Amino acid sequence: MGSTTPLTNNKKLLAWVDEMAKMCQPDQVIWCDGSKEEYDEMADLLVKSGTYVKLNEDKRPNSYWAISDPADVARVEDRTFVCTKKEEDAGPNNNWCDPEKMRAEMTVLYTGSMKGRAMYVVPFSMGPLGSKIAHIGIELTDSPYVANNLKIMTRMGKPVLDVLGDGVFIPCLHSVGSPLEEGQQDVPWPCNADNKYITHFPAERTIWSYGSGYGGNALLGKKCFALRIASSMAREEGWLAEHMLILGITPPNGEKKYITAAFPSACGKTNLAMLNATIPGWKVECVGDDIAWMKFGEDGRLYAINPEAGYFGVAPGTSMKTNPNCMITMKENSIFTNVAYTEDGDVWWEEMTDEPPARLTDWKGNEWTPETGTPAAHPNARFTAHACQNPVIDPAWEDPKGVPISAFLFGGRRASVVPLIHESFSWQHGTFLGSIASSEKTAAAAGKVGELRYDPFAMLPFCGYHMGDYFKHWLEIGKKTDPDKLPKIFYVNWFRKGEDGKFLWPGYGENSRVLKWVIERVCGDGKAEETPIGLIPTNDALDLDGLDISESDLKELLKVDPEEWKKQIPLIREHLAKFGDRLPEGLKDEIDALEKRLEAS
Ligand code: O2Y
Ligand code: MN
Repeated sequence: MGSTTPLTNNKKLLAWVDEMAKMCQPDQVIWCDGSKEEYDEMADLLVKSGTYVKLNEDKRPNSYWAISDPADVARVEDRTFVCTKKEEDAGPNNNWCDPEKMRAEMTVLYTGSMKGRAMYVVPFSMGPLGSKIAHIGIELTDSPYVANNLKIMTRMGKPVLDVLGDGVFIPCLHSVGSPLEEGQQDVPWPCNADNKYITHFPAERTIWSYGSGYGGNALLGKKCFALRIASSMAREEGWLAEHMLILGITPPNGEKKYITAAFPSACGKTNLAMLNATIPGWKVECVGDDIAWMKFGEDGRLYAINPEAGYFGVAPGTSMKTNPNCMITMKENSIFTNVAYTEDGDVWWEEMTDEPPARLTDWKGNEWTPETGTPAAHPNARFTAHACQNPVIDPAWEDPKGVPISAFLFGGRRASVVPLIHESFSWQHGTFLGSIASSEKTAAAAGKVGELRYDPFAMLPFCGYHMGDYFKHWLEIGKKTDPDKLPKIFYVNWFRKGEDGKFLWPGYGENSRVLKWVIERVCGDGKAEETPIGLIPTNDALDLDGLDISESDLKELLKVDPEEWKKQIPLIREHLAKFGDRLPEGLKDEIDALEKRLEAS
């Protein structure tokens, strides 16, 4: 499996691997070549160690079931740090620690942390190999589960080293923090549950992660690199690293457009990313489900790539009804973590089927029946699946040039106040809309149900620097090109409810009707009406053909009530005030202007 001799001559890389190996003291260093044989061997090893159970080949070919330590099931925001020299540069949106202090503290932890284990050297490209928008990382990890997942989530292995040559890479160090003494039996999910550190050093463009083997804590290309470190790189270099899905939308006239969209969690981002359009003649295809990197092309437009090659999506709630394309994507060659295991060797999670199976093994490895009273799958249970298996993958999803972006969508889950869609008046106003993205809590999340949480640009946990400076960066991006080359900016809310407490909008594939209006606006066609908060579709502008929606519900969906919005002003001001004197003037102007427009209406 892999190679114990280095697969590169890159001096910096060789020196770094050597230095980290001296510190972590693994039994061996294995360079991952990214081959299928290597993946399969690693999976076999994980089956032998008890981390994986191979699923029934007839049910789900070449797929595996893993259950984690119950204390290692999600990203740990309270253990995530951005280590800038000055505390104020990390901002109120990050936990901060002095970089020297953190390095010293973690060096103690890493010393000997890989004893009894192998250290895998995992070269990965975030983005299509060789793309000018892509960047290369190297993850050193003592978790074969992580290396195996990275093979799905990224372009990984020897071809990455060939592209890297003696170039620059982002060093990412990961240890589960669970060294093995001579002869000590390993556990299926090694971790150091009480001692997790997910740390970022933006000045050195380095990531150090310790103690967790789960998801975003351990697959360092995703949230740590592609968002936290990349957002800081993007600010320095004049591009955008965003928590956004990317869609290709083809109208009947064939003039395809690409858009991106950012939503806080529990807003149906994966469902939107893989939607089946319900309007005849319209096609929606998926470039990416989670992250977009965007750089300016020579024509002055923003071009986006999906830096990832796979999906690490939430399983519970996903079904042939809610997201058939996602279900098809994970029907083979996939890894399932913290879902339930069926009697016939397949996987199951809540809402996958109308009726639960009579007997299961739950995510804690216990026998489960519908009477058990606890979820069979952990609410944050995940599938890892190849993007190329998505039946609605966009043909240009691996285009190294990226795809030209025509619109940005922001959104959140709001039962009232916020209309189905509104368009910003300008780039600055659109930046303001991104900065006030907010969602009401659902039962699945911690906190009081219904409580309003602002999650600007859906980036609050992922911006690797002060969010006030991030807003400023967005305003600056808007000055870098002709205004007519910039994407138009919209705000959507699929979740408005009527007086009876029911959702007014059907959502899912029907969201394509809203996307149609977005594309019409981009093309200068869609009809819009000005309101104090932005431009909304006129009563007849949305294509509602074949949709059973009453006129009064439509009115309610698009309603902008100035009195309700006036009550939002102090909440918005309180939210923006958290960014103190780094809140750019442009956003202060926008909240003042909104208040004036509401007063005047
Ligand atoms: O819980 C985790 O470790 C994963 S978090 C995640 C995974 C895929 C896509 N998005 C997210 C997120 O938290 O936004
Ligand atoms: Mn995400």
